[in-house]
Amino acid sequence: MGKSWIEVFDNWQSFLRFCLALLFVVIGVPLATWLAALALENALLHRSSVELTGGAIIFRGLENDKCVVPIPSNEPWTDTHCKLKKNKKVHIEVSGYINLGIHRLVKAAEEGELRETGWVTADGHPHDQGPQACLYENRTKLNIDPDLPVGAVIGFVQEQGQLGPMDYSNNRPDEHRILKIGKETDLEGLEGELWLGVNDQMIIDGPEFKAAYSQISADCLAKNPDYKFNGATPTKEALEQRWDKYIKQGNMRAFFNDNVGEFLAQITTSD
Ligand SMILES: [Ca+2]
Repeated sequence: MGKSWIEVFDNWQSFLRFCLALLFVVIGVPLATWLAALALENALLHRSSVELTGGAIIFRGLENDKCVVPIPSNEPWTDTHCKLKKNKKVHIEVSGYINLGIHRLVKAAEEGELRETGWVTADGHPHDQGPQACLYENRTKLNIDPDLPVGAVIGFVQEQGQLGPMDYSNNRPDEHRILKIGKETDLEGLEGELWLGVNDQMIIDGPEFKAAYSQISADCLAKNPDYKFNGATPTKEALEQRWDKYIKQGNMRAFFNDNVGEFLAQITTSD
């Protein structure tokens, strides 16, 4: 007669230990796997928002039809590589802050002063707020889209075989082609590749643009005592010279070059 199951083990205790181990493998491992899958599904599908906060990118989940793209503030346009379809709805959310003039930020920090530092959301700098508002207002003509606030996030859909926004003169597509995006927007009926940009000012060779830059009212200069060239309040002549220098050096993105930070855009498409 063969040995009984009990006899295979030294005693009852070792038999029980074997049974418990078997139970763990048969029930415990699948149960833990199932719970982990549930948690993962919850994280990925049910909490889908993504947020840029304090310099950290928080991913709460991803969906197949979502593009998550950083938009650097020192680039006029960023290709999101996200394709829009005519029969799909598009929801865009943009979080984060950018600074439109790091030199002002550094100056305020160096001198321990509380000054306007130019941090803005994707809605851009409000036309009517802060001492710098009149400076920005003066120069709206230079914005990629003069009708939208400086610093605001804008969009462009590049249809197949057509020009992208960077292909236009001064990186400024026709105004009617530029989309207002801001912190949140819904779009539909568009087909093509989505570009997102920051509506800052371009240096553009032309007398009307030079005038927009150099003709700042005395009132506006009085509101901006920190706005100085070589330690002095800039005169019209000094501003014109500065403008000529930008043109001579081909420094057409001078106003983008002092921007810092980036936005985070999440683009969700649905039926
Ligand atoms: Ca700037």
